[in-house]
Amino acid sequence: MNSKYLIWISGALLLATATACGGSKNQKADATQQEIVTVNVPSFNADSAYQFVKAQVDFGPRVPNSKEHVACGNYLAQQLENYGAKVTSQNAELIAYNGTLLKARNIIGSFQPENKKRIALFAHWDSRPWADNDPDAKNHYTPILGANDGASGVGVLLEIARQIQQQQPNLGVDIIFLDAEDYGTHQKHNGNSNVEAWCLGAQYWARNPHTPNYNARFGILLDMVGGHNPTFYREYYSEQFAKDINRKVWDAAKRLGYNNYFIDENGGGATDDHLFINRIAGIKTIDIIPHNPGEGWEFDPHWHTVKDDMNNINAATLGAVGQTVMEVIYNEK
Ligand code: AHN
Ligand code: ZN
Repeated sequence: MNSKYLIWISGALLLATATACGGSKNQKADATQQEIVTVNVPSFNADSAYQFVKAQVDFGPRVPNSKEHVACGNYLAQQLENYGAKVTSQNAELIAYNGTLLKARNIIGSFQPENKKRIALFAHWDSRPWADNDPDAKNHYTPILGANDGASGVGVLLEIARQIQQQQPNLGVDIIFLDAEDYGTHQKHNGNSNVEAWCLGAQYWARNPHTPNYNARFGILLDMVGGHNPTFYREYYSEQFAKDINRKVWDAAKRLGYNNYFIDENGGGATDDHLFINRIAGIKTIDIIPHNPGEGWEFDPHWHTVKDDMNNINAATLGAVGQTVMEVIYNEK
């Protein structure tokens, strides 16, 4: 770091001290751009988010049709209600690729439901029924805990819900926990495999939004946002459907000094909930999901393995993603 940069930082901090009307706790944010001084973005609590991830994982695997799934769904709805959201549950029977009838539940928490200007935040809350990507074949039919694949995004959004209760942004926010994302075709299934086998809850919501004629300015999907030092590249479909939202989010991350996580380059494509939200509901939605060029694994080193447990979760990562999303939503006018 050169001295010119140091002088500039101390100047910005001075300015922050002089003008901030309390609560500007994120020094990194204050130092990197003056805009943070004028818009008071609350501080995301990474430890709180971590506890929300753990609370879900403590139920066990959240596989549709299991009692753990039912119990965790009740917990999530209750949490959103505790934070003052208007909660809607969508119960739907969805048919999996193998014919299994899934008793699915999308859970939506709406803040300022009367506000016409809205932002939609998504994560899937179910966990995969099979560790079919596990290096050990004996685990290929074991359900996974999905600490990163599922619980991480939900944990970040529960913490954002807690923050919204304390300080409302200018726009209404819908926190949407989608079900049955991860019941897609087993790797050992011999037969057709199509993208529509995934993201069943998202497809249902996109066709039947929780309020008639629902619309949002944009959407952000969080998937596997709690690992150890992941890199988030601008995901392919997000870039196709919602380039300006990718720009907003990666710029926000840069301002906050999180450009070590948010790499401002094009990444690969992910068949994920946002694809159906874009295609079916027409709400421009991006996906924050890890991408690891040249690492030899997809999304997360423990993706769809029995090792996707709490050891796979890093509070600092949850914090970087949570603060970045809050930076975006609190700056919307
Ligand atoms: C597929 O595996 C086809 N898409 C990645 C979507 C996903 C699965 N996200 C979490 N688990
Ligand atoms: Zn998955």
